[in-house]
Amino acid sequence: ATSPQAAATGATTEQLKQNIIKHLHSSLGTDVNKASSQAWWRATCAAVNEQVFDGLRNTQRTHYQQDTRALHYFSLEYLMGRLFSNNLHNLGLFEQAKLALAELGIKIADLEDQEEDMALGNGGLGRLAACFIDSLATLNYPAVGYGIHYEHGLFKQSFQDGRQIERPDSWREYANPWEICRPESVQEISVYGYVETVYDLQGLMKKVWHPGRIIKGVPWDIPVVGYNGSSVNVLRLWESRASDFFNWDVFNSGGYIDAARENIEAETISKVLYPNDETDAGKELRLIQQYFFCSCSLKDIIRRYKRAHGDDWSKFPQQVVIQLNDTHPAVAIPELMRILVDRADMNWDDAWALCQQVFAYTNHTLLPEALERWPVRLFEKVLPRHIEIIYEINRRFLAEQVDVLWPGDHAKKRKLSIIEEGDEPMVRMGHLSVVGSFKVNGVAEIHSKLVQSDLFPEMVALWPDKFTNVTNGVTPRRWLKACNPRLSKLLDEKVGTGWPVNLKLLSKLADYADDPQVQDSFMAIKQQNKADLAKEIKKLTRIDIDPTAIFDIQIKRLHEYKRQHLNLLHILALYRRILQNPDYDMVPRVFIFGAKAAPGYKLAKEIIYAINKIADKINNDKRVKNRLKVVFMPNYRVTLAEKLIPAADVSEQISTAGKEASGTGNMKLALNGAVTVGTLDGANIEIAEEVGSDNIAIFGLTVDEVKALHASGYHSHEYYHNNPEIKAVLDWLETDYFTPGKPGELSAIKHSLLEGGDPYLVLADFESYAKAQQLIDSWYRDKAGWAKKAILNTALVGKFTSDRSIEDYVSKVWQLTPCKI
Ligand code: DL6
Repeated sequence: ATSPQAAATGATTEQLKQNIIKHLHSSLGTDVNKASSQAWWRATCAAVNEQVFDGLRNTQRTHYQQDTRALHYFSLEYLMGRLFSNNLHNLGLFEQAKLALAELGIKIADLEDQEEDMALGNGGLGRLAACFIDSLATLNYPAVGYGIHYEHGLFKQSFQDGRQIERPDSWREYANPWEICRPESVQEISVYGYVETVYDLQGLMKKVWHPGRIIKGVPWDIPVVGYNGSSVNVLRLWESRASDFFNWDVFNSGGYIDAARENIEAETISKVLYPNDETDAGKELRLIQQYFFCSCSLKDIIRRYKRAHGDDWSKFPQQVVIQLNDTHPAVAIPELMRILVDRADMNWDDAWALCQQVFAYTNHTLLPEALERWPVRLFEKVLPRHIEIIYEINRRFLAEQVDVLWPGDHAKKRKLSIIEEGDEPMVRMGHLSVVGSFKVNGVAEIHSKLVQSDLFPEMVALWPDKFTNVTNGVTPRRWLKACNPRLSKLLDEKVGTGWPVNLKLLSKLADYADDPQVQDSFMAIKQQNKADLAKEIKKLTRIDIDPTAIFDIQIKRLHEYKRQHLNLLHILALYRRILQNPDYDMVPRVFIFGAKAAPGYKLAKEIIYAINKIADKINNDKRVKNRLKVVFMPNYRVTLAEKLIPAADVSEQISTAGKEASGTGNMKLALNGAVTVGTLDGANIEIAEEVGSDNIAIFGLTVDEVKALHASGYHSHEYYHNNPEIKAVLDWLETDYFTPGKPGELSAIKHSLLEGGDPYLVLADFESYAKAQQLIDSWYRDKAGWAKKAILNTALVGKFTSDRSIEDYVSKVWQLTPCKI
């Protein structure tokens, strides 16, 4: 009962059992016969942590001794999910722990459910960061993830009469067993205040920032266990607290209440994650959050560097590379300049040369509303020294780069300036990121092309070699091995056990795509996963679904560009066809949604409401005869995704072409054998290239067609008047059919598609989408044909492991060397 990795660490099931009991006694202060599931879970975590911490110490010692170059991943979000089974799997201890616990009379699944999701992110960007740190550790690359230790992660979602209700998430209310507080590495950062110009004895001008407030950053380390347990890297998250110094001062002057208020204000910085995905946050607190974690992290990096290299900065760019996960951490660029110029007395040119060798920037979106811009006025108030530095970066950039390539071209200068002119001048964080970085990448081939052609064409002209692509990926350890144990076992048998670290091995499965036995096994596994999900759905929503129906799943944040409402209009069309023709022939289908809407995003919340109301009607209409069911799973999160993805037959990836930078849910679903209905957008294009056109249902306008349609003038009314089905379903939304006694309750969707101009071309793509869905229906009727498609999806998406993404970053951007522990 000992896995190879566990055998290597010398652990036996019996030892593990003893360890768990030891921790039940000594860490939890309870006993076998009265311990709660919580206590068993915590005791097991503590037992597992003995090995995690061994790995952590070994890794840190080795990196220090070998003075390794390291990657520092700066991200405002990490959507980690649960760590219990992930850590067990990566240590090779899962089966052993299951057995040990079973012998103690405990089901491992019950313990898994004791853990709150670590939901310190909104969606794709945050989950990508989590996959990347898993791959970095697995591939033995020295790396640290830096972020914020939010007290409250993404809100918890429930529905009240179909409407989204948000409740706070308190993931660490009763302490989190995986994190370690490191008071010895506390940092202090400054905000507000003013800048004074002074002259030293040689008459040299210096800028001195007199901060208005000092805040303490307390680091919490979360060990990141690589698969096979070799490297254990760290995710370091900063918690904000009032600086002792500051408090003490106020307190002594009799200001107890003021001191308490200062405390609360300082703690507010890491209190809560901003719950917007691709919408502009634009809040002072958010800028302070960004600066807080960047400044703490840079100081931490410099402290570590100085321990090895003293005040000699010359090796800094060899040792340190910093990846900016979108523009959220872009303020790190002027902050490093400030540290070098003001604190280390480096001259500007040397400091700038150093900066430009250290930072690299990943763009994750082209949506204009998500491209960060901060009012200059706000910068002046919060970071008065940084705005001066940004002005100087900009002045030199315009004079030394832009004016050299386009002499005297003021329009170009205006377009490229880091400072946007206007009534309210703004700092363009995207421009700052490009200017301050040595590499800029998009996250899928098409997205990277659009970043170059549409977003930063002049920057490409200035620095053609700066721009590159790294297509996203997902960790197969969490998104196949751990979440789909049945399929994993089949894969072990058919392609060997190496696939979790060499996902291309899955292509061997293609040899079995026509083999009736393998088809049966593959589809039997899908069926069991669907039955499990049906039970979960019943438990969470009280809706009965038929596990033999097609499970058609759309899971992602709710946004107009992702077009959950296109899916909904098609559901309405199917419903209408059934009502008009009681014998309407279709393979029974369950449409399953999971999505959170940003609390301030009105239309997104209206779409959730409409889906819930329509679901209610359809699910209770006897005339439908179970051909159609609609389920909206509340509180979509990593843990729920792990249950949904293995059970999906169809994966909905239906964004307007050019809008979804990459997508990663598309990769997870295909990997688990779902067939995609998708547009030629983001990574769908690359998935289609890998699996072939027979195994994916592509529909809709291409990026070029979308541009052309907008350019020629798009009139959604024409689709409404020319397509009776579109007209009927949109008009239906205005009646009280789905909201008895309350006509017009669902009309926001119709309104946005007609009077609102349908900015995401829902109506333009409707017909082609409905055809693609018809194709899925016909494909599914051929059992063997469908099994083959499902198998080929799993077999042919090996490219989309995050290990490959990391290797791409290493060769194109980071230039790291693995360090075997
Ligand atoms: O790159 C990760 C992920 C992509 O897969 C999604 O397509 C993209 O929408 C998402 N972008 C964001 C943007 N947030 N901001 N800024 O989450 O990134």
